[in-house]
Amino acid sequence: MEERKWWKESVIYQIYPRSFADSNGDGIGDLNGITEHLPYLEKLGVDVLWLSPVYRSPNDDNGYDISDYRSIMTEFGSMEDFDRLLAEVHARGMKIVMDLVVNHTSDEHPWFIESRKSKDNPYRNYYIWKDPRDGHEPNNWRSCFSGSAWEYCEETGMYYLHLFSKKQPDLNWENPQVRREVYDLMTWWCEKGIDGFRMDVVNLFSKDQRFPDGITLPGEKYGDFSPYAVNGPRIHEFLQEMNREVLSKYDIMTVGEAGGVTTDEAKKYAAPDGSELNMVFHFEHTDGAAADQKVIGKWDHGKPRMPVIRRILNKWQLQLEGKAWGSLYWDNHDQPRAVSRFGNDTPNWRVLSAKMLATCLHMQKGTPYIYQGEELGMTNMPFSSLEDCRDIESINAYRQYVTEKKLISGEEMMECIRTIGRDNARTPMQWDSSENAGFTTGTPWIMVNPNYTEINAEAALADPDSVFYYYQKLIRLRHDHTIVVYGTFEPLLMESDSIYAYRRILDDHTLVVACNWTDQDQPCALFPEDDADSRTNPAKELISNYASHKAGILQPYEARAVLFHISKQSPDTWSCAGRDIRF
Ligand code: TEU
Ligand code: CA
Repeated sequence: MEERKWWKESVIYQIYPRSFADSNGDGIGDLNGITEHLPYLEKLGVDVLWLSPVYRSPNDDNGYDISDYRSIMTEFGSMEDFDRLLAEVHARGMKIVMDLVVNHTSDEHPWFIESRKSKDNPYRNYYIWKDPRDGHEPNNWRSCFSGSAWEYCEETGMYYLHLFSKKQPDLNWENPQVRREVYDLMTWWCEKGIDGFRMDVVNLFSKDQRFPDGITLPGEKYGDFSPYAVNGPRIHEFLQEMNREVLSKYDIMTVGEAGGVTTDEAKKYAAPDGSELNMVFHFEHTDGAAADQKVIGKWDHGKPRMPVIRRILNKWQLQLEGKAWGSLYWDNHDQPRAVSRFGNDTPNWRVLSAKMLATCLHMQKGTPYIYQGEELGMTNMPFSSLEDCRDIESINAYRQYVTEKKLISGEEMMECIRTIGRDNARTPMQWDSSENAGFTTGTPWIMVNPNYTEINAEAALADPDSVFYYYQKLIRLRHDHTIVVYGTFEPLLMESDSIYAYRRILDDHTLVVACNWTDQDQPCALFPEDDADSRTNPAKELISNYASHKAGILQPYEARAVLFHISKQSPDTWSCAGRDIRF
């Protein structure tokens, strides 16, 4: 069994502070709102809270554009509020992980305000400035938020790079002074006693210094920067330096957001020697797994098929085994709601499929992440018009594909936004059935999902069969059963197009997990008939979303996790209480 670590045995809960709880009635979530709801999180049983950015920001990208790394965003409260939150979290035996956004800053950060003033300003090389090429942008790179990744500055007649919005200028990581500034601010937060960092777009810091043009799609003006900025030439050098300068000096956890990362690259980012990070988020099952990627980039809204998801997640389970630690998630602040995307959010199946998805993920190997509201089975939002949306990615995409290029109609784009837009995850947390779901006594910054009257924490806490208590039990199983954390992973029923099954193995136990991803009964022979005499029944069911089972069948969206005491008879035959079992 590999080396035990607290961040391997923890369950992480991601909070998007803007939408979690508003304590002062201004319609915007804040730090005191989080503090007020710590008892709820303690009851759920999570170990670590990952806060999306809470630093000073003009909120062009809701805090992922930082103007002062050592101050709290005005709307979220004061540094005293943060210190109180941190103390309260630690008093409850939980930890806080901050969101570190250092691929770029806000254009309102003092470094950039100085940098843009003149070519010989001391801060000029904190950012990436290039001369025009033939009177236009220095190359054809496309921003993640539509349009060019370059913005022209009159003051010096040059362009600066921004892989995201033009108010998010990329820092120049080639500059050792920039890296020193980053390590100093990280140390400042570690000295305050935080417990780790989620690192925003951690694999974009290093760019190919030739800045070559990217490949363009048919009819597209701008090209793809990823071959020249994703997993760039010096990224591991930079992260190993960060590790030596900061990370290695504290007992903290680190998870890198690494869109486009492969399993081979992940083995470097999350190498067991601890030379870089503890784990990374990959995006193969979210950004890349839609049925067919249409010409409008990410905005495909094909329903991902289970065999595609299974192939991806199993690949990561098997290829990281013993080589690197992994992360497990369905949801975050950039993704649509899991039960709507991967499950079935219609009234008959929402609860069952939410529990099924939770079982499928939480019994796998790696550190699981729960996104706020996922534990309630919160769903996507029926946005009716662009005016309902707040996310710069959606608003820019609408302008690009509908208004400017007329590639699709406004209603087709709204359907894309309703299906895969980031605002789906950013509607207010639904606390109770009072006005605005108890999120605020003011006007919420973004509309509340109208289904809050049925789907809310108060109702969940009053219902022993709620998704909340199911997540609470899954978390407890991870805390109580070493096999859930450290057992090896082995795929099962790989030919099934309806059941995602696997098993975990540790010493003389195996944990068999099977999840029906459909709304129909499906044959499944993995579990012994439930014979009445528990003394002979070799199996112990740890969790299921059904109170009773049908022999040889998994019922619609049924999930089961069953622990067997086993002895190995031959490579593929195990016995249980005298019965041979072939998996
Ligand atoms: O996201 C990185 C990123 O690429 C996002 O654009 C995301 O992958 C995409 O929207 C999914 O379709 C990080 C943060 O998580 C995101 O909130 C920020 O907008 C972005 O970086 C810039 O900081
Ligand atoms: Ca507030």
